[in-house]
Amino acid sequence: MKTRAAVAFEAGKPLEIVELDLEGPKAGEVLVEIKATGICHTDEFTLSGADPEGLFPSVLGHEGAGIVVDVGAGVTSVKKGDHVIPLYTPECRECPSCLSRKTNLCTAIRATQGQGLMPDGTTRFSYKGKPVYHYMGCSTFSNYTVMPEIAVAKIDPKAPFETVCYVGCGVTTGVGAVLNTAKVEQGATAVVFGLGGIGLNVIQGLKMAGADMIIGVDLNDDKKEWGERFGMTHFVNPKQIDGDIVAHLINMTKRGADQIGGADYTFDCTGNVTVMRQALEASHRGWGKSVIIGVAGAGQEISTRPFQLVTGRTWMGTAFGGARGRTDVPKIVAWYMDGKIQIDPMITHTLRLEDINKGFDLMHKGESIRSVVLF
Ligand code: NAD
Ligand code: AHE
Ligand code: ZN
Repeated sequence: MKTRAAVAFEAGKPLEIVELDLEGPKAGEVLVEIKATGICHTDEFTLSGADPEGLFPSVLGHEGAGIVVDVGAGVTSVKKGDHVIPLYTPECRECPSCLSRKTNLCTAIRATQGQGLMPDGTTRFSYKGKPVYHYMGCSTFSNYTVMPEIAVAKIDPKAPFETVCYVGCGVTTGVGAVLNTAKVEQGATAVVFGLGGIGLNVIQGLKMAGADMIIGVDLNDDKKEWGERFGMTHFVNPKQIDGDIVAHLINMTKRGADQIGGADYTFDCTGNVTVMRQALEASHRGWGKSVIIGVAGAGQEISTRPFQLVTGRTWMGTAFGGARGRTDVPKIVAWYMDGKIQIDPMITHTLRLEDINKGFDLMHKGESIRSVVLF
């Protein structure tokens, strides 16, 4: 069949809207009609050429929602007509990682997914007879895409595609980082670095967990109002303070008889390795946990004095908020449908596929939280 898609032909170039050839689902696969897709900073990271795993030409996009329109042989967990969210972190429930119960990082198809291929080692997309790569196993910037059955989460058919697509990455990553990875408790203090599409969801997760002091840090003053809408209690723009941001945050979080400052939990949602260090060092001596969510550019490394860890801080990271997609994504959609979490206000722009590059421009200018493309 043919499918309209925004194709990344080359790093650093705008996406091009073309008609691709798409092969139907093979055994264990499903064909999904994508109805809506968000644009995440990670799509921008890959398009920029900074992702060591980035492949071209490819169909980017990993934050979608749609309908199963065909199934391959042996598919049992979903059927035609089911509403689904594609999962870049699948959940096979059979691999050693899934069975360990210690991680959400299912390994069933990770090797081929990283090569831009389906589990059988081939691609379903092609253009003028030449293969086009899949991306993060999802390729939601195409009106139709093929997914392994283990990489789709069946969701409430009443949930609107244009908002719940965001659960496919940003919402789950932010809220999950708080609830699944950091396991934040009531009354905690927290600092969130980077108040974009991920950071605001970390704030919303912190509010749900009952955190008391939620400090947001961003270079863009417009983000103050955004953070406050979701429960941020204090805002710091590192450009507007005198001196070092870490010392400033430690001072803000001083409490108890010994007046030792530092937050119980800190989160990097910027992808900047200097910020990651600041986040670790702004966490509390003895028990602070610092969670890396941001994706850093190719070849970048993090560093700190080992003494920071010797004195009880924990540096950790999270992918897809530690969520097990087929199990947790339907629950997060239900939280949204029940009004327990907000999504609508964060979707600042809706675009047609033809205008998808505007979504990247808005992100670069810091004018959007999430842009969503509707098919
Ligand atoms: P975004 O562009 O919407 O937001 C980034 C925010 O960080 C912006 O508000 C920006 O002003 C702020 N910022 C940039 N540099 C800063 C600095 N030095 N100090 C303070 N604030 C700064 O991006 P997003 O979609 O929210 O994604 C954030 C990061 O999370 C990206 O690196 C993305 O690739 C990554 N990500 C990771 C996962 C995961 O599973 N680990 C999932 C989704 C996104
Ligand atoms: N390919 C990049 C790493 C990118 C990365 O860390 N991806 C996250 C999801 S970001 C979603 O917006 C992830 O889930 N990683 C786990 C995995 O198995 O890829 C690189 O730097 O090589
Ligand atoms: Zn993402």
